[in-house]
Amino acid sequence: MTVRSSFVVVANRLPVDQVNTPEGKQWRRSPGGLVTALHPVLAEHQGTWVGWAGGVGAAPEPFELEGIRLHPVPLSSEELERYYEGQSNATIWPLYHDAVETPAFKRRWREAYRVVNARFAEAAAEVAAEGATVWVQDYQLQLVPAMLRELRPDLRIGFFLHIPFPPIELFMQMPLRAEILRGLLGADLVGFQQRLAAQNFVRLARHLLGLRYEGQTIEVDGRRVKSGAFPISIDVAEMERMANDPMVQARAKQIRAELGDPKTVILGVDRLDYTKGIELRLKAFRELLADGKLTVPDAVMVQVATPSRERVEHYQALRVKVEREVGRINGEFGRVGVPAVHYLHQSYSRSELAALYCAADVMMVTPLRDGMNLVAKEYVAARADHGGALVLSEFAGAATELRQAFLCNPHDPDGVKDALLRAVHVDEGEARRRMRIMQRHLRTHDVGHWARSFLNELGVPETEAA
Ligand code: GDG
Repeated sequence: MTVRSSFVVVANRLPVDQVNTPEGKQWRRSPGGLVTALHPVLAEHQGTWVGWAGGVGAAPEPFELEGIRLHPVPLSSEELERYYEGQSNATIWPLYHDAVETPAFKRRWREAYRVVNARFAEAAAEVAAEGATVWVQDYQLQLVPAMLRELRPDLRIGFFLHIPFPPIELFMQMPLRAEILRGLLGADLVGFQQRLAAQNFVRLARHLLGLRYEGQTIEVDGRRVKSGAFPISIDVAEMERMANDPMVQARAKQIRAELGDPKTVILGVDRLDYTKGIELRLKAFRELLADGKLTVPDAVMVQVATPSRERVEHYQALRVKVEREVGRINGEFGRVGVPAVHYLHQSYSRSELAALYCAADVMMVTPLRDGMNLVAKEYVAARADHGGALVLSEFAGAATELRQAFLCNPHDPDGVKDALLRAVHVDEGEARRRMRIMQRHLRTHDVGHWARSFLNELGVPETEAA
């Protein structure tokens, strides 16, 4: 018999990975801010997380891990291709990110998106207790709130979008536009990273469906749907702890030594995604080397580009472009044993990332558009020594909060070069002052704060979220 929970999270992925151990295959909690923030709430309410466990075909039976019930939803390989790689990552993802790559629209992808969203809604309806709170996450599941309300009008439903919500003109391109909007309006509270996104949402509701709104609250079918900005954050205490760990500190020193103890280490850490502005960052670095404003080996760049969505065409093309640019820079400016760019198309452990943050004098976060960007926040939290400088795109949600970063417009190559140079040459006192202000902000605005603010607004009594 299915165990029912008073708190349910619905997300595309379950927060677990299957690992091989001497005792056979076992589930481990995967690292990530979302699960860290929600774990205490889930544990307190004997909550359930509904999501895809990875892999195709039949899903594993529901199981429990560290006090959380996990309820896997199956995906076939065709659904993985159409719902996930297609509609989610080749239609919605580029469209919501200012169409920086051209979105592709396909009928069969939309159909699969509907079918899979309905499956997630049914799974949530099955595990939610009478009057439970269900929190649906992100762009893969925008139809779920309305589908779930249809099945279970007794539930309190929240939805949070981790990526930007586009202006009306862009959203209107979407063939599934009215259905998606109605899907979201099935929630009681729709949360976004930015105030602007919430404004786009209420305006769209009026434009597309003729709905009335007052402030951030929309009236629909006699219900009131609230919307608002809830900027997500990271587990700040965990990052500070990790960065202070003597092993991580030693590793940071070692990284610098391995790089040839340069004066300036410039770092980028991103999923290999065309929204992250990796190419333009490399180009800015190349032009500064060509102008003689930076020189190798005094300055080196390390770019971690974690493999991502490798079966989606845009991502394959991006990899070729980034690797060509890295080759060009190293060809022109490197020497034997001394590359100008250390390019790493690999995944690293959390502690290795922390060591890289500690080793970097300048962190470059230059997305063309980004809901938030947690890497920027992680870097700031990792600099307990108050050293280092952050170059940050104005088009990352994080720029609203991290005002003391060296902000730049990623569409303007000269602006990026200028911000990078200012960050490289900033004097120590000024760098520390900027870092301290940003750290103070993050300490009071961590991921626990994010989860609590959202759940309070949804009407869930104060919890002990992390
Ligand atoms: C979406 C929105 C929003 C990266 N490489 C490795 C690794 N990472 C970790 C980082 C960071 C996370 O992945 C990436 O977070 P971002 O915020 O940059 O990006 P998205 O994946 O695009 O996430 C974004 C976010 O949702 C949350 O709402 O901020 O705007 O696009 O934590 O450290 N982690 C490990 N190894 C790696 O190689 N362990």
